Amino acid sequence: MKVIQLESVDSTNAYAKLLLETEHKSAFWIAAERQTNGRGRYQRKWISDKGNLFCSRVYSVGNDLEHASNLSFVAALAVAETLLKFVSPELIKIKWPNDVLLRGKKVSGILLESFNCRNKNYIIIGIGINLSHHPEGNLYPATNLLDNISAKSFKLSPSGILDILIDRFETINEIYFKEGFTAIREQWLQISHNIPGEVEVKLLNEHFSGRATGIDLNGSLLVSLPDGTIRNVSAGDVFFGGEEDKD
Ligand code: BT5
Repeated sequence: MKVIQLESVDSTNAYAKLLLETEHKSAFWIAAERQTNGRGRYQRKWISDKGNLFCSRVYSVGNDLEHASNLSFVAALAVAETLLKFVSPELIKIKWPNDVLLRGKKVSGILLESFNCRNKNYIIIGIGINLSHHPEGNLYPATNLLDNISAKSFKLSPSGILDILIDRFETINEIYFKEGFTAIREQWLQISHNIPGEVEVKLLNEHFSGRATGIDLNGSLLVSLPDGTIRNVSAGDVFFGGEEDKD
């Protein structure tokens, strides 16, 4: 699959949309050495200085937009498996829906967007991985891969890590389209952070606490409330077991 490599771009997700509007491409990867306007969810910023990895995978999905939420689990597993080439398994966890944690701190974020252009639907999965530095004072505590590797002389090249990520992503993606979400969910739950566990959920107009018990077939987090009702949470900020909101 085509991989477009750029030195600097506003956001690999935004540039992917521009390419879809101006050229007739269906599936490709795009990566940049730095982003000048990297984005997180809800228009938040993603700090994107040189030395870390910034990339997007673009899909043409016909009318199957229901794949969107499941594909973010594919991406999170691919990031986790990439990092597992460098650190031991007990250090990596995935926090619902798709933050990858290293020693309990955010090392990677994933931004999934759907996009319609010339009556075709696309899904764009943006992935940022902190390889050699990370910002402080974030919504969730952050870290980077290099700080957690014992051989400090180790050189982490973003393009080398991108090759591993693409390999892991395309393999897991194939499993998803052949075997369905259940196979992905199984693997994902094995490395999930705090499921089952206590959780605090912040939606746009609502805030509640409960116990996360699993994820359903759409990828929603199942939260059992003190009164016994089960809520399916499909989006929002979720704080697991004692994490604090810093934004
Ligand atoms: C995310 O949002 O975690 C999704 C980040 C996706 C970034 C990739 S990079 C390639 C592609 N192109 C883009 O423009 N974006 C994607 P969210 O869960 O909303 O987390 C955002 C919050 O994380 C911010 O408000 C900060 O508090 C914090 N943050 C910002 N930069 C960070 C970093 N480099 N490492 C860890 N945390 C960061």
